[in-house]
Amino acid sequence: MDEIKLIEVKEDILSDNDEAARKLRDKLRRDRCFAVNLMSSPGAGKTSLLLKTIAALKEEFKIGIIEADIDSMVDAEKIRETGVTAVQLRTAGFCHLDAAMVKTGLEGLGSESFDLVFIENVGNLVCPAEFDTGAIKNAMILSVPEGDDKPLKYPLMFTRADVLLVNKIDMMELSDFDPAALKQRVQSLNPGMPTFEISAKTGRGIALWTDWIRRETKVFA
Ligand SMILES: Nc1nc2c(ncn2[C@@H]2O[C@H](COP(=O)(O)OP(=O)(O)OP(=O)(O)O)[C@@H](O)[C@H]2O)c(=O)[nH]1
Ligand SMILES: [Mg+2]
Repeated sequence: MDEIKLIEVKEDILSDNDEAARKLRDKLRRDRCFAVNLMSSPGAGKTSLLLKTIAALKEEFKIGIIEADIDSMVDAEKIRETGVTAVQLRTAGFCHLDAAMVKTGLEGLGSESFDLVFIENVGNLVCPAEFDTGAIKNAMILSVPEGDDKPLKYPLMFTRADVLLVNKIDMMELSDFDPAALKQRVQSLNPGMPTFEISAKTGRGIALWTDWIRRETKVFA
């Protein structure tokens, strides 16, 4: 198996990120590449969700994965075991991805054309929400152990997301997490946002998410 491509990326503070993101999104639309920016706090289950998503969709879609972390290649190594093409971006201290970094990641995936690209953003509920990556859709994971109050504390992330996955639902019985309170808080920030309860460990609810992807890939333009 080939070595995983490790790409060092840096923030260019002089560039206009919104403009770069617009251009990148236009290119993705032209190329019919449905790119999803996946955001959450550290450990909420991004890589675990990607492994389940790849298993469910890899026969239907040509999938590429862009992993991003401040350091290490552990996530890209896990993805590579699925046989799907992955690159690892190392942000060397930066807590988020911007559009230029994602463009570099897409170039790193190579010249093949991908139907579906997942971008695992750096684990953080603050900075990733502030930077448009140029992806077609933003997906966010909140895991049960983090608590149902997170929309109150990190409203921008819940506002920017197009879909919310409530992960680690298998841990609900150990927790005082209140799904009704979460729903009310999320809907007041982002009315109508689809929200799916999932477990990336047991597989519960994963089909709701993969069906959402199937629907959205058909309608994006
Ligand atoms: N019980 C349970 N554990 C889970 C679930 N999803 C992920 N985990 C565990 O949570 C831990 C973190 O999961 P990851 O998938 O690495 O989380 P991540 O968001 O990619 O983490 P970072 O990349 O470090 O930000 C691992 O030990 C997973 O096995 C779930 O649905 N239920
Ligand atoms: Mg991860």
